[in-house]
Parts: sequence; structure tokens; C-alpha cells
Amino acid sequence: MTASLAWIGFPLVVSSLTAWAVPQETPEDRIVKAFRGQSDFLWGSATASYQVEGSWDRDGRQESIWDVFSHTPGNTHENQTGDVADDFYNLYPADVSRVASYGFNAFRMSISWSRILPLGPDGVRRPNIEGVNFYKRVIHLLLDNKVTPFVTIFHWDLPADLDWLSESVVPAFADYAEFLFETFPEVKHWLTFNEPSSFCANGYGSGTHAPGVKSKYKQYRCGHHVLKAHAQAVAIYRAKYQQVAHGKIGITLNYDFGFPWNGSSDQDAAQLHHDFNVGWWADPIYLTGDYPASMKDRLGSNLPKFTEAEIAMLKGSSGFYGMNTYSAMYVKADVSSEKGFTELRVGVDGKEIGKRAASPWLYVVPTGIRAYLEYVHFRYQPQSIYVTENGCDVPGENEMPLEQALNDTFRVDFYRAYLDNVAAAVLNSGVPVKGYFAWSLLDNYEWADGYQLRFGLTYVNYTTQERYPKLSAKWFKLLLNQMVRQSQLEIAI
Ligand code: PNW
Repeated sequence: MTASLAWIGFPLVVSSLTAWAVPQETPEDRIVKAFRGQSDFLWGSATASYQVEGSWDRDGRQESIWDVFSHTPGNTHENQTGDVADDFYNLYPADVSRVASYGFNAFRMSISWSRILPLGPDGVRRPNIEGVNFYKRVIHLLLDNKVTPFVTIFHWDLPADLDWLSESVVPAFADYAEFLFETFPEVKHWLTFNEPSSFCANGYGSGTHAPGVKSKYKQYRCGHHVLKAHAQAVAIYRAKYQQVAHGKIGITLNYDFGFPWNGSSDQDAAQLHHDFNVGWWADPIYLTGDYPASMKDRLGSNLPKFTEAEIAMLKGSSGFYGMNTYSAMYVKADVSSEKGFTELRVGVDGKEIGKRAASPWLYVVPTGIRAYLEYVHFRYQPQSIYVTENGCDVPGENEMPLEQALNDTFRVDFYRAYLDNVAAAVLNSGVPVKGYFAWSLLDNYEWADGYQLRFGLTYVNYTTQERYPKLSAKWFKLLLNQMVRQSQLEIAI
């Protein structure tokens, strides 16, 4: 396990002081330069409850829609489930130490609604003390290790009795969120939702994720309830908890940037793509309180309508912008499609937009993260942006012998190039990036794709539950060490 880091190109001496000795600025130099002055910048890795915890039927946890979906044959790769996953429920102490040992000062995790607030046999939701204690232990261990917990309230594992198509989910979510605000005042960073466009479009559109509903328009009803639930939770936090806790609350919106396929004739199509993917959520929350005009025009009565009171509640309902991004694509005008565009991965030049990762949708396009950051900065002007997920799986990694899988130079190249683009957005365009989280700390249950796709900085042997840091984890450790040393130097000078 002695993969060499020498080639990674860290300058041996502090480059700013000995510029004459360093032939060329490396991506790492630029990344350190962009962030070393921000001592409160959150550097972390991310996880989600259902993907890592396991113990699906332990200690009073109710089933979630992902238990039902993955236990139904034919829904997931080789019918794999999150029953065990990374056994984080039991192994969290070592994993929390790992976070700190990689040099991270933050950790993104989500809470399982059905573990902490399960439905009782009498049809009433009540706090489950064992669930509460589990998350208390994790959060306190993080804090003891000087790691800031960044907590997602909902990362897809909806209690099995609930449904995003039904209005009753809105007050249920608000109650659940309030229970968390009250129970965990030590948490200072909350995300209401992770990637609503993923779980609404996959869960109620293509049907490839739980609860497996196939429909053209139900995803917009899902989204409507999600937006109302988000606004209510934020209103409760602001009214009763934020001042005492000194916390922040926001939402995470994913987008794989759409570049115009033909720079002169597909600009409008690219804007439609931004509207249908980002504007769907971000226009109501950060701009107008309502959906983009393009969506209303094109979807007509298939897009639900907000009341004036809901618009007022939605507008400004986020203290920061959480973004997840992995890839990018080309967008071409298409009058035959309802949305007005089609997505392509091959450009006018006949070339694919980037190298392929393992997931079929994941092409490596480092400029995509910069484009998304700048788009959000200029259109929505949030006070701060946290990149709450970014990462990749490596072609063939699951089939490789351990030693080869650990030498994940493909992933190191990914992080280096993407972070170089984040640095450029900060240095050249003044984008207020306040945190960055790699997806993921561990290889984990990749939803319907099961365990075959590995996004971890840490390799997990699913037979023994042993963990092994990959080269990418060592790369982060070196980068973050360098960052700390240069920050100290700056202060000293
Ligand atoms: C995110 N796409 O999902 C989720 O937040 C994570 O839970 C997941 O493990 C991770 O990314 C890796 O897939 C996405 O098709 C799934 O563009 C699919 C897409 C994007 C994000």
C-alpha cells in the first residue's frame, strides 16, 4: 500500500517565499492560495444515512421507502439493499477518527427520519430515544474531534408511511425538522433537503429510485410539497431556534451544468436547462418566491401553483446555497420536446465532453463546477456557497485487486482539476465559497446501483467491513496540511 505521492507535485518548499525555485504553479498551489486565508472554511467529506448506516431494523427504526424499494426484487443492482451498508451505525467511532485523520474539519451526514421519529403502532410519530442517542454520540464525537457536523435533514430515506405526492407530508416534515432543531442545538449547519430534483425526478418520474413511481408530471407535485416543506422548516428555525443556536440553514441543489451545444444558437436552450434543473428550486427560494416563467409556460397546469402567502414564505428562505455537482453536458435547442432542449455528451467538434467515470452519467468536466458556481453567484447572489458534494467513481474500481483500487490516480486528478476550478471561481470571479465536501468519505450503497460503484476516499471491503484509505484520501491530507501551514505562515508574516 505504498502508492507514491511524489508525482502529485506538491512543492517541497513554500512556493510564495521561494518563487525562483519553483518552475511552475501547480493546481495545488492555486487551491492553497485561494483558501489559505479563510480559517473558517469547511473542508469535509460527505455521507448519507441510508447509504452508510445499515441496522435498518435495529433499535426501533421504522422502515423507510428505501427499505421497501430495495427489498422488492428487481429494483436494484443484484437486489442489493442498505440493510448493512458500511455498518456506520456500529463503526462510526473509527470513521469519525478517520475524518479527522484525513485533515478535514467538517463532516456532512444526514439523519434517518424513520430512525429518530418513527411511526408508532397507534399511528403517532414519537421520538425514538435510541435513534436520538445514536446521533448525539456521532455529533459529540465529531465535536470532540474538532470536526463541524453539517447535517442534512432529508437525504431520500422517507418514512415508509409517507409520500411526497400527498400534502400531509408538508406538516410532517416541518414537525420532524423542528424536533431536530430542538434536539440538536449543537448543530450549526442545517440542510433541509439533499437534491430535490434527483429524488423527485427519480422517485416520481423515471421510477428508478424509491418509491418507484413512473410518471411524466408527478415529480412537479413532489417538488411543490418539498418547496413548501423547506419554507416551513426554515421559518420555524428562524422564528424559534436560529438566534439561540447561532446556526445557518439552507438547501442543497444539484446540477450538472448545461453548456450550449452551439455557442451562438443554443444559448436560450441552455437557459431553459438551467431553469428546469436549478431554477425549479432556486428561483422560488433565492429570487422570486415562484417558479421560472419558462417552466410555467411550458408545463401549464401540470405545474402546481403557489398561493401569495407561500410565495412570500419561500422568497429568501435560505441562508446559503448548498451545491452538489459531478459532471456537465451540452444542451441543444429542440422544438419537438416540451422543455425545449435535449442533452448531449458529444460536442459540435464530435468529441465527448469529458473522460468517462464509472457511472454512465458521470463525464469528467472540471469547468462545469466553475460554471455552476458563477451562474449561482451572479443570478442568485447568495451570501455564501457550500459545495456539499463533488466526487467521482473510477472505471473498473470494483473489479480491481485492492492494491490497484487504492491507487486511485483517476480520482486524485478529478479532485485536483475540480478544486482548481473552484479556486478560479473564488480568485477570478469573487464567488463566496465557504466550504467543500468530497463525496464520499467511504465507498457506500450507491442507491439502485448497489455496491458496484465506489465513490469513497476510503475503500470498504463489504465482507469484512475493513476500511483502507485510498491515494485520494492521502492527497486531501497533504493538501489540507499545506493549507494549514501556509495559513500559519501568513499570520506569522
Ligand atoms: C448524488 N446524476 O446523487 C447523491 O446526493 C448521493 O447520495 C449519491 O451517492 C451521489 O450523488 C453519487 O451518485 C446523484 O445522474 C445521482 O446526475 C445522480 C446524478 C447526480 C447526483
